[in-house]
Amino acid sequence: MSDVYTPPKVWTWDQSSGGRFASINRPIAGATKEEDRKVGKHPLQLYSLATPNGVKVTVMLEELLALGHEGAEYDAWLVNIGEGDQFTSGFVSVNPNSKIPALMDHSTETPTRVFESGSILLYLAEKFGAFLPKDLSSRTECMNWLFWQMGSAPYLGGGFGHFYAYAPEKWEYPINRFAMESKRQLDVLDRQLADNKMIAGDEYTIADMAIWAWYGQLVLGRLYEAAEFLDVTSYKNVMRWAKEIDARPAVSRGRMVNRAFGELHTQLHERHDASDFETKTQDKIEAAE
Ligand SMILES: N[C@@H](CCC(=O)N[C@@H](CS)C(=O)NCC(=O)O)C(=O)O
Repeated sequence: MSDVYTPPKVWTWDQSSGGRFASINRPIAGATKEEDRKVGKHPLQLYSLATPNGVKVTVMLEELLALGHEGAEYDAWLVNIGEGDQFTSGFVSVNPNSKIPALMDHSTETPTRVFESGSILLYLAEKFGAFLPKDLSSRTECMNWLFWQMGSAPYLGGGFGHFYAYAPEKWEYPINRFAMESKRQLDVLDRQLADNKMIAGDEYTIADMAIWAWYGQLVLGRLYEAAEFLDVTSYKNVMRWAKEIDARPAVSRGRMVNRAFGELHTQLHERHDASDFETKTQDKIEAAE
């Protein structure tokens, strides 16, 4: 880094600090605009965007539906975090942390709010009795990896991804620091997947969904244009597992929901019905306009 920074006695907010998120991030919580959340016809209302944290949940919902759990039908509403939708009063009432994904379950006696992607995965797994092993030891191994993901991915996303792809300049110190940690994490996964078909054993679980959304998509070259830089093909077991999960039809559908970037036929901004994948992708919506 060229300039040496001397922190002031008391930190103050510099709104022009630059970078891709400078216009939306703030040092305070709470709503900035009054706007009710939208509610559709299904018990489950999802407010999200197809980032890795968002994709975890839409993959889980599509997997539950594929298994025949009709109660998992859901309305998915697009939250454009670049426009500040996460700061509306309606969104904040579901997630006081103002981050996607957020879920409201209207099938309970009083609606249940669920925020934090790991908590949403666990809630859905328990509600439907799926993708979570039943015996205590196997369930704990699944939880080990779910919590591992929740604690580790901020180093990959908020650390490596931020400084490699989003910061206003490329600084060697933070990129080195977080590239090293991201590669260490990939090695953790690679060693686990050398002896296990799925992350927590033989069964495909919510731990796979959570980890795949970040590390699977990373090795498949979909995050931060960093596949070559991180030499992802050297993690052969992670690559094998990532491709296997990627081939699941529910995963392909889950990736499309609340997607507002990429090729138009892959973008399903809102999902209210299974047929929307055939009729409401952006290529079709724009062709009809
Ligand atoms: N730990 C949270 C992280 C959620 C998160 O960071 N969401 C990002 C998108 S991936 C977001 O909504 N950012 C908006 C903002 O920071 O204002 C979870 O797993 O649900």
